[in-house]
Amino acid sequence: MADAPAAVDSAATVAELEKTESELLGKDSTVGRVRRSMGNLDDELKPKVGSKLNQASSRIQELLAARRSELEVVEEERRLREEAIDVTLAALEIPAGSLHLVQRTIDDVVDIFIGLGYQVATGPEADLSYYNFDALNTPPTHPSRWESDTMYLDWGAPEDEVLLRTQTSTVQARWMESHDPPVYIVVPGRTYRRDTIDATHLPVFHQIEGLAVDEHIQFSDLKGTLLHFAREFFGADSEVRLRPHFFPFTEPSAELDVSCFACDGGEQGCRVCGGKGWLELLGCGMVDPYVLDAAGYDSKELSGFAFGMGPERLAMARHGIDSLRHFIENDIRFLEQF
Ligand code: 2NL
Repeated sequence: MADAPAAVDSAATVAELEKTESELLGKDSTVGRVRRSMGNLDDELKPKVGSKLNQASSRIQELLAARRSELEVVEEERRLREEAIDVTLAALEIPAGSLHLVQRTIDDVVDIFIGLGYQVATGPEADLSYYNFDALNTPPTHPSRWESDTMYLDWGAPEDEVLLRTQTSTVQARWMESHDPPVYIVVPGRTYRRDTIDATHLPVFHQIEGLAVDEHIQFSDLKGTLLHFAREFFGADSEVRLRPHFFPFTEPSAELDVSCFACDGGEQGCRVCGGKGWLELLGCGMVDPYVLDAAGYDSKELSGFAFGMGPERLAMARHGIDSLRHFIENDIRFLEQF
């Protein structure tokens, strides 16, 4: 009986505790045997012994109950641990897409001009011949207007001829019609020409054009703006050079080259410039007064410059890409490199 607390404590499971319980309180236990022999006792001893016996037995029951609740907690925790089921599943991996290199290049260029205070303008890809050609000083006989060069959607009288724009200047022409000067805008967008696909031609491609119209704009503003652009896009050491050119909508007109960012001025066999030291970047010029007047501006009060570049070309130069086809083949091995 005196060792009852130790016996209860040493039970390690509920089953063992039940065994201990019958050893301490069952028929063959000391308590059981004393209870059974009570009849043989003297009458005056019976209440005393009975009371002691009840005290002892209820003390033992308290110990057993306390131990039982301890063991039940331990056993429940063990069961929970052992029978735990991992209901989580490895998640499906959904590959994240990314912007196309052409779009990223457009964003980079546009950001540079936003930094100079330019606004971004966009407009329709199908437009009237007027905005694509006439408003831009391109006469009806100009070869670029031939059906072999331009995709027409609707023939008819010249005033309502509809085409897929060959340049984004349609948007500048429309902008000038509906906004007062000054104008500082960049116009990114998709353009169309009737070309057969090869490494340097796509019938659907992109352009980013810029237009600045204000009082006192001169050629040095054009060169300074484009030098800044070249240094932001290709690196701070870049230099630019202008070569005379012709566009119907600008006079004078030029092509702008940027010094090769990959080699130190024309290394033999340079992967980027082929040893020439310069990369052809874009076309530009001073807006022809006729274009300003056609838009309803006064070419005696205002002047401006404009430029146009191809983001595909820029991306090819920057990343050493050898064919325009890569941009439209949707080969993930190409696309995910950028
Ligand atoms: C090129 C050349 C150029 C323009 C685009 C322009 C627009 C207006 C007025 C005058 Cl509204 N000019 N745009 C001017 C010069 C060149 O693009 O080779 N682009 C890829």
